[in-house]
Amino acid sequence: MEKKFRLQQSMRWYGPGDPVSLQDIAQSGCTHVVSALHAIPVGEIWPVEAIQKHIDQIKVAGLEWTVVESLPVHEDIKSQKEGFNTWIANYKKSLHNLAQCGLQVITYNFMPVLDWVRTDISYRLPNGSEALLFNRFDYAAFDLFMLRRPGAEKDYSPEEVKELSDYFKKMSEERKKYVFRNVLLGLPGSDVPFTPEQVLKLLDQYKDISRDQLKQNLIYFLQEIAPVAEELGLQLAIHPDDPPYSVLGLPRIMSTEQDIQNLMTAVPNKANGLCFCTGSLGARPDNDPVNMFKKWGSRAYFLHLRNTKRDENGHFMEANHLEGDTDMFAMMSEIVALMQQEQRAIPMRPDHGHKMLDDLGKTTYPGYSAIGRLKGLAELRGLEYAVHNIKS
Ligand code: DNO
Repeated sequence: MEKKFRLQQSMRWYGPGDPVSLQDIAQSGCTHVVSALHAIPVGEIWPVEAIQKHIDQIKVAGLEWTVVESLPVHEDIKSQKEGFNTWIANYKKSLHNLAQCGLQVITYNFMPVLDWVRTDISYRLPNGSEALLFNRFDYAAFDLFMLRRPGAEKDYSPEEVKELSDYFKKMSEERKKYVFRNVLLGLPGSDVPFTPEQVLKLLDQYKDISRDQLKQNLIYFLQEIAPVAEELGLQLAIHPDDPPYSVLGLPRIMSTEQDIQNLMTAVPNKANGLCFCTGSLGARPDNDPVNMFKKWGSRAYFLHLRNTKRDENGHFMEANHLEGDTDMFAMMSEIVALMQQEQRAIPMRPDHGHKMLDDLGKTTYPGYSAIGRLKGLAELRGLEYAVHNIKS
């Protein structure tokens, strides 16, 4: 009988400090964890011993680590600040060490300064659970009136600035503080938010960098590392921008199908691939993740499956995994078909989940509570099972 290729079901583990332990993750029924060495400062080489230690810890729980998320890219590589080639050399060394230890997929992103951004990390749903949300008005009010980014007004029309100023005045002090902290959360795996001074200083590093320039810098970086990855048998997986458009006036370059197309054309190496995140891509109305996957699925080396629901103001909320704007059934059908066609199992994680039940009182990384993700994984697993059986 022909072998069926199934998703490699994974959960993210932030390391020994993660309130969701490896034992908890093992109980979700997944076989793999996606992880990183968060204690190593961005840009430093990941030593073999540290990687091996992490692998061994994961093994004890009966799980496997094949996908790195993320091997972060130093800001100086993104902005090509003097001396950046040293950081690229470090990156290559880390790739060597990871390959030597048997890791297979390397996730990264090229979002300047901030990784993903949300204004709300505990948006209360009618059933009492909590979701992540991006409210464009709160975010713009942060940009204009809390961070007071120099030149921010130029990114909004005069009418918008007026409306946003009224909006800001009506925000309670408590709400302002809440939004302020959430937007500055920035880095995955850290619970220390950026300070406004740090962000303004980092933004300054990008003041002369256009979208085109940033694209060139990404291409340069990939032309350097993709051949190395290829030789080492590693797959690189770039995470799309989240949200998939410019924030804080920063250029963002992995937001649309055209961006993917440009990158794949500029760096055709097979090692140059995608972390296909339906949640990030789907937050933009002119993106159709199912069609994008039809076109670029062959380069999807890692999947983040989650859903978002947009509204007419451009705000979006993280919906239940099978609801929201992306048709998850259509998505899963494409994924299952591709896996059989290419005879490979693609690693997948449910990405975020709602905070619910016993997790409500606990402190967890936003989006990464145990039960909500477990629910997402269970639903996606059921969906995959069903799709496989419809096909046979
Ligand atoms: C958010 C995540 C991102 C992702 C990085 C990949 O929860 O999807 O932080 O891990 O952007 O580099």
